[in-house]
Amino acid sequence: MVQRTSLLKFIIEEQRHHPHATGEFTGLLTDVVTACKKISSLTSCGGLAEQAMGTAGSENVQGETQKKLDILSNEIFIESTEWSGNLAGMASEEMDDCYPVPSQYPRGKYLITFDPLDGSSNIDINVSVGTIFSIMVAPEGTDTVVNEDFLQPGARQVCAGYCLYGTSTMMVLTTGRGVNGFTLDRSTGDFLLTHPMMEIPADTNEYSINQSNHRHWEPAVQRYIDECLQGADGPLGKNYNMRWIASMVADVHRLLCRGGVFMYPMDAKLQAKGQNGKLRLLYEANPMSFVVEQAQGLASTGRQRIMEVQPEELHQRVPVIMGSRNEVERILGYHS
Ligand code: AHM
Ligand code: MG
Repeated sequence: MVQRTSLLKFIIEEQRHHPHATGEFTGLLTDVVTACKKISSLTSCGGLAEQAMGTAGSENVQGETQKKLDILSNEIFIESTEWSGNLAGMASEEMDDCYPVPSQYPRGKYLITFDPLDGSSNIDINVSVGTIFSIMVAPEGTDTVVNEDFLQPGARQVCAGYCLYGTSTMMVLTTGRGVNGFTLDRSTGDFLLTHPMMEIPADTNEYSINQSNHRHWEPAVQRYIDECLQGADGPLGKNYNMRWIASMVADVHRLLCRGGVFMYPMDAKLQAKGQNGKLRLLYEANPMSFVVEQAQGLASTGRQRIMEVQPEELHQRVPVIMGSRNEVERILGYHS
C-alpha cells in the first residue's frame, strides 16, 4: 500500500524549516482543516439536510442573497478557529465587519480572511463548491482588531489555500514554498498528500469565463476570447476548449491540475452597479493568486499583479485573470 504523508505531518515538517516557529501557525492550520472537514460533511448531506438547504432570507453586505449553508459554514469556520489562541481576528465574505477574537480566548498573532462557501449558487444542484482562506500577520501594537488591520496587499500573505468539496474533498495550500494538494480519506478523517508540488503548465488551450457577459467586457478580453473561438483558423493557431463551473474553487482547481485561464474580468454591467469586478480581493482573488503564482502561474487584474493591489476596504472587488503563464501574458499584452 502507498504510504502517504498526512497534512498534519506535512505542516509539522514545514514548521521545522522555521527555527523560530512557536507552533501557533501549525495550530491555526489544524483548526482550518477541522472547519473544512465539518463543512465537507455538511455539504455532502445535500437534500438530506433539509434544514440547511435553501436561502436564509438575508443578504450579505454586498447585497447578495445568503444561503443557509453560507451562514452555517461561516459559523462552523468561526467556532473551529476562534478558541485556540492562534488568531487575533477574522474577516469573512459573509460578515459586514471583521470579527475580533472574543475576549474570553487568548489572542494570537494571525489574521484570517475567508469565503466559507464559495460558489454557493451551485449548492442546490449538487455541483462542486469550496472554502477559500488567506492567513496574514496582525500589525504589531494592535489591541482589538479593526477592519483596517486586514487591508494588507496579497504579497504579505503567509499562507493561502482552498478546500474543494467535489467528487472527493481536497485541501490545496501554499505557505510560499510551492503548492501541495491533499485528499480527504473518509475512512480515517485524514487529509493525505496526493498532489505534491502542483505546477500549472505555461501553455494551455482551455479557458474559463462566463461568456454570457461578452458584450459587457473590455475590448482586450473580447479580442482574446474571439481569437480563441476562431481556433486553428485564427491568429492563435490552435483550437480551444471552454469550461465554466461557476464555482471559482472548482474552476481554479482544474487549471492547477491541467492548465488553463480563469477570468472574471471587469465589465460594463458591473461598472454600472459601481463594482470594480465581481470577485472579492481579500476572500477570493488574493488567496487564489498566491496559490496560482506558487504553482508557476500568473494572476493579474489586467493592469496590475493582484497581490500588489493595496486594499482600501474589506469587501473590495477586483477583476481577475489567472492561470497558465504564457496565455495570461498574452491577455495582459492586449490590455496594454
Ligand atoms: P459567491 O462567493 O457568492 O459564491 O460568488 C463567487 C462565484 C465564483 O465562485 C464564480 O467564479 C462566480 O461567482 C460565478 O459567477 P457567475 O454567476 O457570473 O457565473
Ligand atoms: Mg465567493
